[in-house]
Amino acid sequence: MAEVVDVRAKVLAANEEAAARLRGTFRAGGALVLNLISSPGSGKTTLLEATVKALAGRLRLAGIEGDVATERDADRLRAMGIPAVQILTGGACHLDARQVRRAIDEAAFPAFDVLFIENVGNLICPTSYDLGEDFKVALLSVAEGDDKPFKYPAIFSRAAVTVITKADLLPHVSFDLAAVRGQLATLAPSGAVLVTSAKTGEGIGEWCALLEARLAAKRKAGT
Ligand SMILES: Nc1nc2c(ncn2[C@@H]2O[C@H](COP(=O)(O)OP(=O)(O)OP(=O)(O)O)[C@@H](O)[C@H]2O)c(=O)[nH]1
Ligand SMILES: [Mg+2]
Repeated sequence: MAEVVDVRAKVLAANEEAAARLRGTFRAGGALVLNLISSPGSGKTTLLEATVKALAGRLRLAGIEGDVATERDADRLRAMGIPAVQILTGGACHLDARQVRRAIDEAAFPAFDVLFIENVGNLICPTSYDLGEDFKVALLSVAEGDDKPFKYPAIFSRAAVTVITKADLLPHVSFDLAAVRGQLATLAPSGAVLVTSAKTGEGIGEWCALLEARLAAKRKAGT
């Protein structure tokens, strides 16, 4: 058991080093980098599609998509007109910093203002792996249940922003938004919470404004 813990600690330490180097690369480029984490199907790619549409002509965007299999999500972003690269983990339940480094080197993206890294759909594994991002974004769709922040506290406490998705479905599901806000206030008191629907456009303007504000703050701070 002690050996397993030791191996895991070494893997995470190696990842931290690779993530620190990536963060330096992103800082030099003046780009904002987000690591999107949620359960499969909670609406990560759909939120990105809505974001590309809303920010067209305002910010230069790029995407890295993590999945166990298929190029589908990278194809969806390319179809929206932004450069995107797919990382196939072949079974692993999260991305790591070395995979992101390889993808960045191979993709040779044109200059970008915001890079979205969509992690493998999973609420647990991606949480421990720093990808050199400025902050993590957790998504929670209203169809998943309102008990999830307290059941998966690691991701919801580490995410600087939580995006509640599929708000258009609220009339059809049992989801106590106030209860979720209460859990998030306990887990991440300084975190931002946005309520969105990619279908109706609710909250998308607020989400885009948050991206623009965080990018401006990063550039102003020079970090
Ligand atoms: N009603 C409704 N459906 C949505 C919304 N956003 C996404 N969906 C649907 O939810 C399903 C999954 O959306 P995706 O964006 O592919 O989810 P994902 O989180 O990227 O999934 P993985 O990459 O597999 O983890 C699709 O059928 C979307 O059309 C929304 O705001 N409202
Ligand atoms: Mg996706």
